[in-house]
Amino acid sequence: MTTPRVLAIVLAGGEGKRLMPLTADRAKPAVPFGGMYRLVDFVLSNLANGGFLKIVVLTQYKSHSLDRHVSRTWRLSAMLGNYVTPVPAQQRLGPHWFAGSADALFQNFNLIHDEMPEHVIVFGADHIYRMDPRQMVQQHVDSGCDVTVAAIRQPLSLADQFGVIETDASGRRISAFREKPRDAVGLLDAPDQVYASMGNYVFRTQAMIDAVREDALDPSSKHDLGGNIIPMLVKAGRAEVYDFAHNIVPGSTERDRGYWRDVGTLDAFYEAHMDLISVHPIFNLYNEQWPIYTGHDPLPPAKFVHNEGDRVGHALESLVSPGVIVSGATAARSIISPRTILHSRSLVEDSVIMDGVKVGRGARVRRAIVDKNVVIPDGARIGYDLDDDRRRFTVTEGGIVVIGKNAVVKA
Ligand code: ADQ
Repeated sequence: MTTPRVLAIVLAGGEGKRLMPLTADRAKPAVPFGGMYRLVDFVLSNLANGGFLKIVVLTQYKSHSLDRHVSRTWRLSAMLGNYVTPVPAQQRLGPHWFAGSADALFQNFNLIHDEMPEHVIVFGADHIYRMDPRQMVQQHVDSGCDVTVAAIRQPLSLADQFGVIETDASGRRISAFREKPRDAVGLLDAPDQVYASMGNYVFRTQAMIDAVREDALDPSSKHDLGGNIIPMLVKAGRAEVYDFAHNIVPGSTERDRGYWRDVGTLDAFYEAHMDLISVHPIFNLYNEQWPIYTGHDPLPPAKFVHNEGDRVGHALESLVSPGVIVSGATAARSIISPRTILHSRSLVEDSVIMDGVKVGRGARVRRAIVDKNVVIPDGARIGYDLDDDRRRFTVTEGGIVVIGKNAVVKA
């Protein structure tokens, strides 16, 4: 059997408005996750582990830290023509600069022509999951259809955030695809669920080029893959669904199979972090057969020092990254990212603390997301009086306090 020629394109231009203030000066795929990673590392790890090593990352909005992360971390050996290349939006001026995902493909046809792939993988960059893309590509190649769309069951109440898929009796052929419908109905076997597109597609190259080209000529189109291109191919009867429930990643277990989170909102982002820190995490960072790759400066191991009263600095049910110092302080049920320092008698609970944060002596932080380099002064209280916090920070619907990058919190 010959392996088909495949080019992978990662759509990493998302603005991530609902993740503000975390996306105030970085693209959504560059948002840090899980202490050591950035969101984009998950899709790139899935592609790399699956052996798809010709990868173009299309960036756009505030892409500086994303470009830097991808270029520094994802340097594949150029042997056999492997690469992960960030491609910033071309110098598109005026209102077209923020056109949709299909326009991003259109603008980069030259990259596709250079590679002459038989199939193109187009994956989003905003999700936390493990997926073996080989299984989806295999189904796509075997079926001979124009596009295969990965799908997962989601609650009906979230239908308006997803592309919702209906299939014919075979369960494979897509009979309808509606982008973010407000009037979706549930599945026959599960009335409270819909079949949602994961925003991951495999196209027959020529079919994609033809569809995107036709769409580019339509002035009424939003030039969006989910809104325009997929419905066009569905209408032509050439689209199939790939059921993510059938995907089995090497080294996975019953418990962590099928995990997929859209971390598009701050509350979802927070909850996905909490998924990491239980004894049996439902997203398993320890699967060595399918590692999640990332990159960091060399840092010393985390250290726990300094007796305060009868306790040395310690952490419970937490992930603690390299370069962290917990000095006579307590971290509980939290993610502590590199280079963070928790000073004496401070307490951090149920929180996500990003790189280089300083938590002052005796300060207390509860149910918070604290972005990079924030300085929390001695004795401060975060997450204890939400009315007060609301005046200074973002507070989510779920009551999580979010402090933006580089903020120096007033005492
Ligand atoms: P959304 O995520 O709302 O829904 P979109 O905003 O187009 O759709 O983002 C899709 C991906 O493309 C993201 O990874 C984003 O970063 C990226 N992107 C968007 N515009 C881009 C551009 N111009 N250049 C580069 N990258 C760009 C999509 C689908 C739904 C599906 C959900 C699943 O449209 O059908 O259900 O994803 O979360």
